[in-house]
Amino acid sequence: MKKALLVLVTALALLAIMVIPVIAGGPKATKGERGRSGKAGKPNVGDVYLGSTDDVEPPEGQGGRSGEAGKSNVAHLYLHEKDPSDWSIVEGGAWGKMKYNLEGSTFDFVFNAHGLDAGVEYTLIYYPDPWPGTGLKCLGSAEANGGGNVHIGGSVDTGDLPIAADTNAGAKIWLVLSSDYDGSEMTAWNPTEYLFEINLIEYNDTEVE
Ligand SMILES: [Ca+2]
Ligand SMILES: [Ca+2]
Repeated sequence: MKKALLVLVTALALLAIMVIPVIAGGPKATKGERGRSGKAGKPNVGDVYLGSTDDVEPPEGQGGRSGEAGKSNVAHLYLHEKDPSDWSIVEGGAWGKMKYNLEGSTFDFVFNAHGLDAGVEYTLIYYPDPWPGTGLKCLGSAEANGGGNVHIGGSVDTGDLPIAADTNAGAKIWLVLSSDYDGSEMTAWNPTEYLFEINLIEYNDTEVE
């Protein structure tokens, strides 16, 4: 009798081991969590070098943004006095350099220029083609000091650059005479008095799709 009970208990125990997991639904297969794949694409870093007038894109192969660890969001753009007959850079002419962020909620920049006309007020703009630049963005204005230097810095909510209506593949950045600009578009054309970008740039406003 005792032996029969032991057999029965053992059988019940085995049954319980085999059946209970089935009743409970078995262990749920855990779905592999999908990690957020990093934004593939162009490296968010650029640098512009003197003498390469044809370059439109920042140099490739400087690393993507997939790694969170500190890729630079800072780029530099040179502006030069140019000869309007062939758009070559005027040797020894006025020039400037803009340091800016490639992406962010605002276009943050610092611009310094040299060799300009003392006492004249200049405006730094994003100029979209075609003329007269409908939709252009004023980045800031300043008067050239006695040494012909201009400093303009700012944080401007420009939206993405270039704008959709721009016929250029990238954004043109110019330093123009403030008197040739009426607050929304160009009103005169005195290119020998301006500084022109050495290549087109792109800026991603992260608040704008
Ligand atoms: Ca913005
Ligand atoms: Ca954007």
